[in-house]
Amino acid sequence: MGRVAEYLLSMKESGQKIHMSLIDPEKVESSEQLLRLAEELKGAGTDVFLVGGSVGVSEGLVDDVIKTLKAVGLPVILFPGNVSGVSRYADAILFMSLLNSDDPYFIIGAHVIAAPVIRRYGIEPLPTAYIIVGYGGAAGFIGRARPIPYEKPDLTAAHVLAANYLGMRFAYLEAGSGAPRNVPPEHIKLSKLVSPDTFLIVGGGIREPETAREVAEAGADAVVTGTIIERNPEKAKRIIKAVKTSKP
Ligand code: 1GP
Repeated sequence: MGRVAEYLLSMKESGQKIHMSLIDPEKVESSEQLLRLAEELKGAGTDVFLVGGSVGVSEGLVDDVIKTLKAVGLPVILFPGNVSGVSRYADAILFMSLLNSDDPYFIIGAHVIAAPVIRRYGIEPLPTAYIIVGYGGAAGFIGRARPIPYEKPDLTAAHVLAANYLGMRFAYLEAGSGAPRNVPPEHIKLSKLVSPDTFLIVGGGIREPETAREVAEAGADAVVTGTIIERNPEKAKRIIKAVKTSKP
């Protein structure tokens, strides 16, 4: 097992919840501003930086963002929307198959193109099922997903279980960036019940500390926030605190 997987799985085993700060390279205004923000997020207790976005991302842009983030001293994990989201400077990559896409490109096509690059760069791959629930946002639209209805938690759990049987250790339940409604706790609880060993990452539409706590306590091992970091860093810090103090 690689270093980043070991770090994440050991935190899960010790019952610690993880907060992941998502940085979309397209939204970064300057490296000075990013560095200040990243230091603040680290001070508030975030554990990991995720870097990625659905549109407007080039390898050069991701390189610059990661070089800045690396100065902060937390693991930097790629969250790629496509092959252009791979950077040699990252510690690891969510090697994500968008399980509920109708387009094989997002299930296995991009992966075949990117795998030799990831090997050449020596980036640690984290085998991840990417599952879009409800709204979907840009990720759902670009990825040609058929989002799982909010009221069908059993379908989400079935995807997580299938991913487990395929050997994927991580699953990311995604409502979509800026989703009006986050992934409902029932989806998380049921997924956890059927596949307790899967490392569950949950994101999309989490804007309040209470919601973040509810998501973590429903069984998310890691909670992701992106939009709120861009719009209201002070609130993002309260969300981090809620995640880090939530019950296992
Ligand atoms: C999007 O899950 C992430 O891919 C984060 O979503 O921007 O709504 O926090 P938000």
